[in-house]
Amino acid sequence: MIYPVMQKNNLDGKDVKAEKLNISGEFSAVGEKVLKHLSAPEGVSVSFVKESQNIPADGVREEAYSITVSESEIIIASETEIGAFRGANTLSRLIREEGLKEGTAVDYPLFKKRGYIEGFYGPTWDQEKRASVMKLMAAYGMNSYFYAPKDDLYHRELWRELYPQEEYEQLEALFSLAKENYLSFCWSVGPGLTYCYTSESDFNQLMAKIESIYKMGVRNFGLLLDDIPWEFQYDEDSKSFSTIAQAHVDLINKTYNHLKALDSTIHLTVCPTQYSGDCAGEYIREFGKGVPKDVDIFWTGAEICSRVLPTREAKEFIENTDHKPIYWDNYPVNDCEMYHELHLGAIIGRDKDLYKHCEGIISNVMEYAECSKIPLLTIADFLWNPEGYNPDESLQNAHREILGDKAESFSYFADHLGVSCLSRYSSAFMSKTLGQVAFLEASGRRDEAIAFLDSYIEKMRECLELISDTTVPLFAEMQKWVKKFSMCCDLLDCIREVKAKPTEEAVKRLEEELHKYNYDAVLLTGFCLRETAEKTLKKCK
Ligand code: LTM
Repeated sequence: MIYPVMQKNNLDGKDVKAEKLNISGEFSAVGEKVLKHLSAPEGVSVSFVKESQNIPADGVREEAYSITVSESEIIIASETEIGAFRGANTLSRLIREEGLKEGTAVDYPLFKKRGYIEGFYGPTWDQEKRASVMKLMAAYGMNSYFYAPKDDLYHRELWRELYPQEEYEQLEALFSLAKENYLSFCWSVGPGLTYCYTSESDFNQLMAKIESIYKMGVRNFGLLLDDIPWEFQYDEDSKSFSTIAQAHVDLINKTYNHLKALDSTIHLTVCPTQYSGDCAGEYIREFGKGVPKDVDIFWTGAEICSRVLPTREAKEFIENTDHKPIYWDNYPVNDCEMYHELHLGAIIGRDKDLYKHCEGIISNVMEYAECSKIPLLTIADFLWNPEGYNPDESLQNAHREILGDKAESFSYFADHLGVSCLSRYSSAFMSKTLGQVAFLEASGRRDEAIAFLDSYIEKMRECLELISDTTVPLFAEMQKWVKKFSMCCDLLDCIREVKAKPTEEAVKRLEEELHKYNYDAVLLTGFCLRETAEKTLKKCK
């Protein structure tokens, strides 16, 4: 199986050898770009033809494609260039991962906007990391990227100032890269910390800032009013507007009219100051009803970091605001109070039919770009085909994509990083292992219990060696958790020692390691390890 799971896949006939491809057709340039490592004149012929696809009404027509494979040729048909890009990526994965078989597949995404936002507090991603995440996520079918790093001073604090040349050029390069990868690039500004809603000068400066980015070719803009004071900062504002929502609606409408006069293709996405919770509240109703219909409104769900995003709530949002929400999904972000957590689990808890009632889901990432790729891959899978999505399989595929043949070893570490807003449950494999150790011990099979524990510790140690290699960018980012994992391995060693021979010295060492482990704030595995250590100690008393 390749991921994202295709909608209709009948590529199940005879094997077709297609290690080399001879690419032609209307969208051959797209094919060459994606499949360049496979293209050669003597290969199997692949035609990228322009042809509309017959897909269900709720699929995203623009990105649909079909692949027909026969003994002598492969045809990728799509109405658009982006459809051809999707088809070429699927073909590449089929050849690489599964082997190509005769038959037909028809594929299309279900969520309209599928992407991620750099919208976290903390060190911003560097250019290299941004490029690497963009390429990967585009290859896995995402179509949207939102630029909104809270720690880019020119995004919030210095919103009035234009970007200095160097930063401007970096943004320009990022925009080009997004375009090359068929990602819509939305540049956002968050002026609300110091904006005066009645000041003409502030409005003009805001438009000048947006227009400076427009000149690069950017046509998608975000006006973000999250995490700003609920009170007016200037007397003029409180005299002119009766509510904050009124001031926000006024700003958005003025911005919308100004930008539409500049260029009717411009698209605006906004974030209200209340972006979660009860969507029947006064502010958000006034905000939604007052904002133009074709402006997208960000919403994070019932909570800032929502465990679930149910369709029922999206329908309530629509009733109250006259807008389908675009979800700013605060997963896998781990900023602010989540500082000690690393979120490596698969996305869960988003209703499968939510795509019918929202504009899309945009996932807020972690300051750790390489780490973010793992959950993002599962998010890309879910958003493309929520019906065919299986979180465990998708996560395993993400590990394979990022870690290749080291995936199995890595899973001994990843097992402990499932705690987030989505789930409080983690360390499933360790819990099962320690449960089995306890069972063997209780059945009077102590030697077997110790041997079982030994083989687990050996795998944990192998994994520790793997992730201690800081020359690998992914591992370099997670050293805070690697250190804790090392403490976890030490603690397991001590448990093993006491179980084998409970000398006074071994018991003391276990007590010390447990204390050290418990007092380190970094979140790794908790209950099952602590419980085993405590019970092991108790038995010695
Ligand atoms: O979620 C929104 C709209 N704003 C901020 C984000 O910038 C931040 O990353 C997340 C997670 O802490 N929470 C927010 O409130």
